[in-house]
Amino acid sequence: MGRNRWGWASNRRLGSNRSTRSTRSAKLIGLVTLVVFAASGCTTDQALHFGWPPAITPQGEKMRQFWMYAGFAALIVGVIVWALIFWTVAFHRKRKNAPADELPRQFQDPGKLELVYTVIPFVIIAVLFYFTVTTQNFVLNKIPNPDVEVNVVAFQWNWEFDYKGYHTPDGQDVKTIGSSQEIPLLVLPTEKVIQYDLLSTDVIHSFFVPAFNFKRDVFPDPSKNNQDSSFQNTIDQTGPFVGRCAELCGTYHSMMNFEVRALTDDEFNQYMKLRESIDPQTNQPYTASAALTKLGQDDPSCGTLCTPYAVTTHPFDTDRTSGSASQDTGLNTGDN
Ligand SMILES: [Cu+2]
Repeated sequence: MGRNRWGWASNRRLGSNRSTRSTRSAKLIGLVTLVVFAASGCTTDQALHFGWPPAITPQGEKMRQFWMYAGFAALIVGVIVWALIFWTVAFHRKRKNAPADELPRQFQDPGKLELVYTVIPFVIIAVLFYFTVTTQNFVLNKIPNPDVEVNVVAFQWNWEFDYKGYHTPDGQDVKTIGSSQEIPLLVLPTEKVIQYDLLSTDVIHSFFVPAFNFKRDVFPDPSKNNQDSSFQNTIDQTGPFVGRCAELCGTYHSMMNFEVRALTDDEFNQYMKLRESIDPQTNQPYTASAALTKLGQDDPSCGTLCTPYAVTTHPFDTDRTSGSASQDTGLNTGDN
């Protein structure tokens, strides 16, 4: 039995035991990985992106790609570290019959090794930092003249969307305000640069559209709070997408929902033309739902995109007698 450079015993028989053990470990790791993926019910795409959902904006997709590559980088580092740990544990244990005071070869001042494990993490951090900054710059980039600019006003507990540069016949800005009965629709065009200017009239809210993979806090007095309160993006898919308030802002925070309705540019222009004109049925400017109804009547191919009310979420029922608990107990109904 000879001694290897680590000072521990080794021979051929030991070597063959080792290879059997490695094969067994590899099989076990493979099986565990397979079970984890199969049991999670993830598609390959979801698994590759570590659960991040696809986005409907190039900005959101960029972050999703970054997340995926950062995950791969972390996994590669993880696999190397795990391999070193298991290799040490499996093949560099103290022999059973080794003398109690026997020590493996001792290293003094392993300068080259120290250099390696200082330089490699530094390179990893530098690469991650580079991609973090370039992704962030892409996501937060703003051009001077966006195609559409919307004031997003958050208040307890709803939203107002105020379109800059679009006016009703009486000179007011075209705006959509949510109520307890109606979810506000933020109608927007696809393939255009949209700027969102965020403002709160009371507490801190947060503008969150899950399909954007992006959210930003909505502050009162953003300039006094030293906040850049606007961002831009481009939506590349038509459809209805739910929006939420993502900052606990009071009693009805969870009901503070809205819907982004992304139309084609052509449909959006028709929608805005209606919003800027008088609805003959009411003699008032077209509301969001009336304009969408008219759009759907004029062009039946618009389909669900022209549904007059939100389809991704529904208004909170403010009738306190409607809860099953109240009906069962007679509490809060005022008529017991
Ligand atoms: Cu809120």
